[in-house]
Amino acid sequence: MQKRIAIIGAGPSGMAQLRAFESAREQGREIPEVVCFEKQDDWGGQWNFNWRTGIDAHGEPVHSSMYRNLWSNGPKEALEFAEYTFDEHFGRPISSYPPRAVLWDYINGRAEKSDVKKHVRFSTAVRWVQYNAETETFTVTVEDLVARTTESSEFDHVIVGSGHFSFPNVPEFAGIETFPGTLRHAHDFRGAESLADKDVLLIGASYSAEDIGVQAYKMGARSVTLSYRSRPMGFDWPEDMTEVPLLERFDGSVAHFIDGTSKHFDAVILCTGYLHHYPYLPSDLSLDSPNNVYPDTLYRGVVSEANNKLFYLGAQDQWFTFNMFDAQAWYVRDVILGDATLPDAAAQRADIDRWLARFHALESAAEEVQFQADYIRDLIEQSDYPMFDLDEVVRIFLEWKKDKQENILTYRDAVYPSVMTGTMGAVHHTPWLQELDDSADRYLAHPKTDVIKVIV
Ligand code: FAD
Ligand code: NA0
Repeated sequence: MQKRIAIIGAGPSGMAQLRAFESAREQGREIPEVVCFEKQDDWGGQWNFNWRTGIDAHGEPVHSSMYRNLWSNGPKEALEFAEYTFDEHFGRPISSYPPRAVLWDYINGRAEKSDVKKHVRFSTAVRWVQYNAETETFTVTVEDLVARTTESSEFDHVIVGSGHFSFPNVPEFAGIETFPGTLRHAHDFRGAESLADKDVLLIGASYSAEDIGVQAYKMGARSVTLSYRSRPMGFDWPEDMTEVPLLERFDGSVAHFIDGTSKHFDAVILCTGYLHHYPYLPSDLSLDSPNNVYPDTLYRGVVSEANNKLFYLGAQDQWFTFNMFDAQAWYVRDVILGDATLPDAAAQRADIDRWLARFHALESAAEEVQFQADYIRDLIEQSDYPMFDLDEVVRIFLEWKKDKQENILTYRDAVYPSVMTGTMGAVHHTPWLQELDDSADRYLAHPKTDVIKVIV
């Protein structure tokens, strides 16, 4: 009997899995019946912007944490698909840091081309997944959010692609409940325009704090203060952007920090990260991990040790993104098709322990990037996904880090060559700091003739 596969989520990971199966079908392979459940009404996951915050039109938690003004925070050359290049999609060179809508267009383009949309049930939320030891199948219960009907069906394998940057980690601070200004987590941040002329406090010292901070600066915030717990980001911040140690307490609108300093704020954004949270999985199957590049209990970073018929895509913290999800999806496909065999439980554990030992010995971000590159190489060697020059991508990442260190406001103006095609990124018609229109139309417009309002 034909196997049945459930994919949970049609973000970049779920779309990679759909593409992986389609690629095998194109080569004449018989592939299982694949059903992808996506709770939003379109695919793209985080890249599918939603103006709503809190709950959506169906009463579901809003998934995407992206904001209107978001542009790629890493060079596009580091995430390019090895089998669907930017050149193929756009037909001409584009810059290295496209805005959200342009990257959505790219991932949508590949998926549309391979005609996999028919496998996706949109506006359908997975409610519960139950493994039945007797039948060795999973019962997957879903709700059609439009028809408001629930149904259950059996699957041989379940592939989790629901992401892990959606459920905010929200710490408590003394006095926060009486802070009179605007207060939200980065998950609910949609645009920095309202921060103009405001004193803004960001708590956290990672990508959300960094990027929302520079967005606030770009949109004319009076001051931007970034409060770190472990270590400052240490960029050469412009005037009116400062890093301070951890927040201790609020006294009305005044924040007191552990170094004894204090300041009044109009707005606070908690950039304190996200939780791995899989409310549709029983605890024995649910991944429980901090956000890191090698979550424990996943063989080759994808196969659940607890149940080898369950897989996770994109569960790692991400330097690499789209092409890492591809490498994972191609390998998972091959395990399901029987082209890749899994070792026994002891050998799986030994392999996980080897990677964990290396992970725990990492001492710098540069080593972490190399670690993730080596992890991806190991995966690609197991399947027919086209190998690409991962060491060159590492080099691009290191250049990117250097560019950010030199100037956090201009790093997005740099360009890099494609590892897949050699094509050099085109210099964008407008420096990022002066570009106030984040639309794909504006981005893809050639001429430099538009009048730009400069706010620096
Ligand atoms: P997601 O994109 O999170 O997709 C998961 C999908 O699962 C969603 O469509 C969701 O609706 C669906 N889903 C969830 N639960 C259910 C359920 N119960 N039933 C059915 N469907 C469900 N990466 C980059 O490469 N460059 C960037 O510039 C970048 N910027 C980012 C900015 C922000 C603010 C965030 C949060 C992340 C950013 N990322 C960036 C990383 C991003 O996570 C990945 O690019 C990518 O979106 C991960 O893909 P995914 O499919 O694993 O998860
Ligand atoms: P993210 O920055 O949202 O990126 C997610 C941060 O929160 C760490 O600095 C951590 O400090 C801090 N933190 C956690 N609990 C805290 C507490 N109780 N008090 C103070 N600080 C606390 O989250 P993380 O996990 O990186 O950092 C949490 C993802 O979103 C990333 O993958 C990133 O790529 C993506 N993103 C991309 C963009 C763009 O592309 C923008 C935003 C986010 P500590 O002490 O643990 O270091 C433009």
